[in-house]
Order: sequence, then C-alpha cells, then structure tokens
Amino acid sequence: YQIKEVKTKPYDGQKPGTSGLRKRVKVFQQEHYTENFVQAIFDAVDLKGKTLVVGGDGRYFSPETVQTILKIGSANGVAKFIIGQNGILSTPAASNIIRKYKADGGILLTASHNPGGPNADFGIKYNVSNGGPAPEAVTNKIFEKTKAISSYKVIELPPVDLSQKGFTTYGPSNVEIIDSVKDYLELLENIFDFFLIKSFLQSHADSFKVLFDGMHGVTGPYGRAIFVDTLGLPESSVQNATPLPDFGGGHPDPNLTYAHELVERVEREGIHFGAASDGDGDRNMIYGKGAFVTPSDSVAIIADWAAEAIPYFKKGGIKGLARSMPTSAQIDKVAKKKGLECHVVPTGWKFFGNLMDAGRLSICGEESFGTGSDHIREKDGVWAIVAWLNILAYANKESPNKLIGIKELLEKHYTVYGRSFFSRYDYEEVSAVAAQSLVDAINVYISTGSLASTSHVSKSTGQKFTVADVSNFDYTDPIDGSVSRNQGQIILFDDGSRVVFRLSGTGSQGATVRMYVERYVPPEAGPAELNKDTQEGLKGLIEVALQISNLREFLGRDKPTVIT
Ligand code: VG1
Ligand code: CO
Repeated sequence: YQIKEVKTKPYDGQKPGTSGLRKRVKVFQQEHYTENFVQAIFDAVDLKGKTLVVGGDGRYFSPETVQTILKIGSANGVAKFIIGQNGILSTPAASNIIRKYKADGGILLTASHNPGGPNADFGIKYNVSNGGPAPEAVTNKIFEKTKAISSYKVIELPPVDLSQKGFTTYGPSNVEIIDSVKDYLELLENIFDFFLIKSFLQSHADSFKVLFDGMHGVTGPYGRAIFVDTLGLPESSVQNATPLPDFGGGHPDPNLTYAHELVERVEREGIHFGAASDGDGDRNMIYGKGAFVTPSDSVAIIADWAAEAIPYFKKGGIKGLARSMPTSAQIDKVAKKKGLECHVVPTGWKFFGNLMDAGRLSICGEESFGTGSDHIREKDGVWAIVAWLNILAYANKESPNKLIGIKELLEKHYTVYGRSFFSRYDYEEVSAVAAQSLVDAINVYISTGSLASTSHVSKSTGQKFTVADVSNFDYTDPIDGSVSRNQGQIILFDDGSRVVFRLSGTGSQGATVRMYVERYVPPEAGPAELNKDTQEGLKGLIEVALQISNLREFLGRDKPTVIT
C-alpha cells in the first residue's frame, strides 16, 4: 500500500452542532467535502496507533463513508477499526462498544431523527473514549482544522466487505467487523430484571399488550432481539423493524406527530404499552392506549422507581439526577424528596458525561425524547423502553389485584409530586434573519429590564402571569470549569411558570426556533387539575408567551410546525 496526499480547499460551515455535523446528503457528496471533515477529525485528535469504533444508523451514504473513514483513518495511522456489521450500530450501542473494548474514540454516521435518503440528511459525529459525544473543546478544534485544511491522506485499497463478521486488515490497520446487537443485548441483560419482565408479560399475555416501533431506523434488530427473542413476545409486537437507508421515506422521530403509525395501532388495538425509537436509537417515546408520557415526566418516573425496581440501580445506588435546562422540573421534585443532587445542563447529551465520569450522576433526560443513565454516555431509547417495562412489571408485582398501566403510574406520580405541564412548539426552517430578530428582541428585554414585573393576561382563560425574571442561560461545568454561554432565553413568571426560547443546533437548513412552556400544578390542586390534557393546562401560558415575544410577527408563522 501507499499513502497518497490529496490536495483540497476548506469548505465553509463544517461546524459540528448540538450533535455532530449534519447537512444534506448532497452537501456531503461534494468533492472532498466528507474527506475534509474526516481528515479534520484526525488532525484534531491524535489517533495514531489507537482503536476507533465506526458505525451508524445505516442511512443513505453510510456505506461509502465507512470506506472513506477506512481510507483516511488507516493513512493517519489508526491501529484498529471496530465496525458494526454492514456499518450498523445504534448510537447507544456504539457508546457501549467504545467503553467495553476500551477504544480511543468513535465516528458515528447519523443525523439521528432527521429524514434520510439522497435528498435528505446525513451526519458525522465524533465520540471520545468515555463513549460520549466530543465536548466543545474537541468539536471546536475539529472546526478550526476544517478551516485550515489543504490536503488529506488516503490509502487506496479495495473496499472492505462490511457484511462479513470477523477479522481482516486494511493496509497497516486491523479491522474487526462485529455483531451490531450482541454486546448491547448483554448490556441490558445486566441492567434490568428480564426474568421479572418476562414473567409479568407471560402472565398478562392478554391484558397487557406491547408494541415496539423501530420507525425503519437502526433499532429494529435491537428491538426484535429484546422483545421477541429474549422476552418471548410475538413477532406482531414489533413493527417497522428493518433498517432502511431512507427510513421508508418517513421522519424517524418518535413523537405524536411522526410516530402516528404507532399511535394509530395502539388506539385501534387497545395496546397497553407502545414505544418507539428514532433513526439512530437514542430517543424514545412511551405511549399506551389513552396515555402519553412526556419525556420530562418519563425521566422523573424512572428516577423515582429505579432504586427499587431496576437491579443496576439497586446495586449501584443513585448518585445524582440531571436534566437539560429546557426540560421540565418534574425530576427536580423527585431529587428533592430523595435528597439527591439535581444538575441542570445545556441542551445536548455531551454535558452529562463529565458529571457521570465524576460519579455524580446516574439518571438524566431531555424533553426531546432523550432519556438515559451512566451505563453508557449517550441517551438510550431502547434502555428507556425496557426501564418502563421493568418498572411496570415491578409495580404490578406489588399490586396483584389491579393492573397498573402507564396511566395509573402517571396519575400516582402526580398525586405525590404534583405535575409540571410541559410542551414544546417548534418553528422549523424559518429564515435565519427572522429567528435572530426574535432572539435580539428578547435580549433587549434582558438588557433593559423592561419586562420585569409586567403582568400579562390570557384572553381565553383569564389567567394572569407576572414576569419575575428574564435571563440567558449560561452554564459552568462543575467538573472542568468550562463555560457555555447563551444556551437559551428564559422568561420566568412569579408563579414559577416559564417560557424558554432557543435556536436549534441540529437543523440542516435555515433556522429552527423552539419555544418551551412549563407550568407547575401542586398535588393539592386535586385530580381534576392534575390529569388535564397538556395543551389545555398550558393554554393561557402559551397565549401569553406568544404575545410577549411577538413570535408570530417575527417569524411570519401563525402555527408551529410540530408540537410535542
Ligand atoms: C435537539 C434536541 C436536543 C438533543 C439533540 C440531539 O437539539 O433539542 O435535546 O440532544 O437534538 O438529539 P437542537 O439543538 O436541535 O434543539 V439526536 O436524537 O438528534 O442525537
Ligand atoms: Co437520535
């Protein structure tokens, strides 16, 4: 073999966002574009003589990119590649592989929940040796390298057959193609009480039906291995379980809008426990007949039950809890009652990793359908789904005469902790200029203090909200002291309600504005208030948020693209 040096020029805008570099496939297909970014990773991180994990959600343009990484990686001295069969590894599975086999890093090929296919999105994300997304210090360094690149190195050899498990070589590097599912299944078997879950499902075969939807993303094989092969559920309890390069033309994002196939079947067939995961397997949605679990509630409920119901936490204890800033404060209530520390970090999973490595965090989540724990360093969709099954199986063991389903568990939780009503409004692909003008206007409120103490009345509900504080969220990492500024604008009201505005960092086109609204109702309010529909519980606050921010006028949008 021979190492060849190829001349190139920098491309603008190769800045990794909330979760890696995400662009249209067509952008990645430009001459040298993907090569530049891959070389920039090797320029920023010294991987000479090291082990690198490669895998992804199998979306369009993945197989080619695995070969590109082999070419450039081997020319840059990578000693060993560990690659998922056919290039497939869910994001949580990749995080586990990096940790389990003590690799030095990983390159994940995914744009997560964004659609795939020749006219949709692709993405490349770098993870570090703890198995988590690279921290900003590393992603900033990669970005700097992309701006100065003048050449990249390749070794040109015939492509590696990714479909054959086992050992091979590529020039000077060793290559191991591994089973995509096996290690992950073992991981979950060591965390959860599979015996309890299985006996619960068997004894309630008719009264408690389960449906898992892979949304044509990466989790199909993982779901089948767990729900069908291990827990013994019928084949009909998994759907859309074959990964497709274009996700069947769908939008592999598990929420009420995009997972409508799941929602419809759950309602039609009266399924008690429905669940879905996103394109790369790190998100989850829990939805049973007539009962939707918001992600903010989901992580709080898992945190509440974990030490009792889930063997991993029974053994290791719970070291601390955390959420991203826009996520509701439901989990804070659980932390307070249990005397645990509860951290609030910026959006994106990378901020949880430091806390986990320092032994201060066990369970955490984001409002964007991300839930996880310190078993790995990514959020984990299938983990969250099995956690719910484990908790339900446990709760039913304690209640042999009355079936406890999702709804009963939620209501029980609200009775103890009260309920933070929460919703997110997304305005997708608006103009970047319009989005910035909205942000600027709120910044004027912050700098002049002109909004402080003003009162706002909702026309339709008559509720009055008085502004207590307006601020920008800045975060100082308690472990390494690094500072991340401007992570969202918060309008806080004197009853504890709040509205948060944030620009998305994962979009591939234009700008996306997210508006997060939250209102807390204490347990004393009683079941009629506590069990209200979310949009009804938030109606007045949403009206006031739109009024104060003038969002509709700035963005020229009457309605959001998606409500979660
Ligand atoms: C979104 C979510 C964020 C999540 C990120 C990656 O980011 O809001 O909570 O961590 O996606 O999730 P943003 O910057 O667009 O709001 V995934 O499943 O795309 O890796
Ligand atoms: Co994802």
